[in-house]
Amino acid sequence: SNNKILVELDESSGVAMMKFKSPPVNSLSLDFLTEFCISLEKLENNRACRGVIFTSAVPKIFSSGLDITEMCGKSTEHYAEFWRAVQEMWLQLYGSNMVTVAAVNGSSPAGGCLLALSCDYRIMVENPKFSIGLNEAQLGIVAPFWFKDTFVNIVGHRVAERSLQLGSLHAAPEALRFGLVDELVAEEKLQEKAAAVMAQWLALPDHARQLTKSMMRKAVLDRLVAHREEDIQNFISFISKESIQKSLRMYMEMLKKKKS
Ligand code: CO8
Repeated sequence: SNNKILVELDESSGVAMMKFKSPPVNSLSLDFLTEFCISLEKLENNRACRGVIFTSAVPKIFSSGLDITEMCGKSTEHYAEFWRAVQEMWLQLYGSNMVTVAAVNGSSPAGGCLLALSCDYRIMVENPKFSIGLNEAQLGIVAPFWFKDTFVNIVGHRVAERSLQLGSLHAAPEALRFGLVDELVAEEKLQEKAAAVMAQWLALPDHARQLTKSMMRKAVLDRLVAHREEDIQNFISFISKESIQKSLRMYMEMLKKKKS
């Protein structure tokens, strides 16, 4: 299926929009991640494209994070394939030469938060009902070291330490206070603001900005590249534990109960 992400490139400005449209919650399934990586790579290799804005076409939700059903009751081979796709998404996005802006127009837990954190700049809708954070601990699982590194590089060690241990989801105003997002805007101003921020970043010479970005991010990227297979094995042995499977099943049941 090749339709979970809408991609639109405006050739005159050199800015593309990637809009997530995978209802109900834009969860990062294997299909979604595969499509994401193909779309991003195409833009990366297109000289007409210098920047990408990421946003959601699903009301109230940016992305609900990794698709939990991909991590429940599946084979070792499936876990390996899924985790490699998660790694690939992050390596491509965090390492992108393009200017990347997250226009966060809804809640963004866990993997959704990672996606936003991997961009150069985050603008969030000022609705306090929308929250963002790495809430893995609440599911009884642990954010991998490269999720943690990305988070620490944005909010600093102390905020990250507390937020990760508590698995906190921060309402938009609090996320702004921690620097987890860079600014808040009214929903109807989001696209205009994202375009303005993009123009500001694109005003610089690409080569200087790209080398600077790489200098800031290279050590963190290299760490996963060097330990990629080990990281996959860690994920498989962690997620295959019966106690972890039980935690995830209970969490999914909790999500369903909350509705009725
Ligand atoms: N994966 C799979 N299904 C999901 C997910 C998800 N992440 N999130 C929601 N769904 C499903 C729900 O179960 C529900 O299904 P159904 O309709 O069959 O009952 C449907 O989507 C709609 O969900 P809600 O009714 O809850 O929708 P709301 O609009 O009320 O709420 C939220 C939307 C806020 C996104 C809410 O669904 C939510 O909080 N979801 C959970 C988000 C979450 O905690 N994600 C964490 C995933 S883990 C991760 O990303 C990183 C893991 C790192 C790996 C660690 C190493 C082991």
